[in-house]
Amino acid sequence: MQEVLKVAIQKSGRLSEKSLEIIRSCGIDFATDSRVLRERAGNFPLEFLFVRDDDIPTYVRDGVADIGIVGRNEFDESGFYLEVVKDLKFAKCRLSIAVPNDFDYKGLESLEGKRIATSYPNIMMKILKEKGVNATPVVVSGSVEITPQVGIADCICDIVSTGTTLKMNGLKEAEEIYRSSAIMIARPGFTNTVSEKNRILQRLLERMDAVELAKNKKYILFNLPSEKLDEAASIIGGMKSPTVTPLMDRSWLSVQSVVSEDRFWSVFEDLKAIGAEGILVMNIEKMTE
Ligand code: PRT
Ligand code: ZN
Repeated sequence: MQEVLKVAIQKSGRLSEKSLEIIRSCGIDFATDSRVLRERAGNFPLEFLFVRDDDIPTYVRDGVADIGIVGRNEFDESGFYLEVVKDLKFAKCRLSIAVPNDFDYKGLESLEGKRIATSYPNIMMKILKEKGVNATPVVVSGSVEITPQVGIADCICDIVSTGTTLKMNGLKEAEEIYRSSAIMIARPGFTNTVSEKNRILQRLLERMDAVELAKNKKYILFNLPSEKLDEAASIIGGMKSPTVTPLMDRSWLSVQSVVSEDRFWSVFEDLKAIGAEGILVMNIEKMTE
């Protein structure tokens, strides 16, 4: 039987869509029926397990899944010893202490002896302990923001992204204590094993790298008076060997190169200024170095 790499993905929530989008961008086909819990990719030896994000570290630890995509916060809160294979850099958020608007916050020492509601007691207590603060965690699994209003906590420690939820609940962000983004996890040492499953993972990672590398790059193609080639090369910069093709009219060349998105407009304007014409710009889907 052919080996498959089993990947645990959040069934429905903030991580689901982007996790699948990343895998799809690697050219891996699958049906997206939100009712199924298991799904086999069509053209790559990958099987998806759609689960709650809280369960992903456990599934990976126990070998139910080989890899998982989960928020770093969930992973750290689990306390499990697992390998972080890759930071996927989406679902970025922070874990912050937030206090009622009338709370006179002067620094972490203001939390001494306070009751802090959170769904992340392990992460929070570890950080407060390191800072020498003694506080009491009040563990809740949701609606953390209302706990000060209902009197079961003095302040909260919760995930913040835009800050809107805090404001809506009469709270202010007092201190960021931790940052998170989505990560790929595996059992410790998995990426060093000589196994078919690891070979599949390495193929997947290679494809992810190629997509990532292409993401902020543009492919640029233009016509240029032949004598301007050196100038164009220095404008574009960093290119080993631009592809240069002669045109019918020998006083002109066609030049192709790759430019990073952040420099694109200045390169575009400078090329125009030296007489480049017919500048064509294209998105790059995948790329290797
Ligand atoms: O059902 P399941 O257990 O799978 O999902 P879940 O409800 O536990 O998780 P989900 O989908 O809400 O979040 C999954 C992961 O996304 C989290 O573990 C974080 O790593 C990440 N993430 C990114 C966030 C946020 N941004 C976020 N804003 N997780 C939660 N929030 C919540 C936060 O708890 C608060 O209630 O959004 C509110 C704050 O948002 P702002 O924009 O108002 O500040
Ligand atoms: Zn969850």
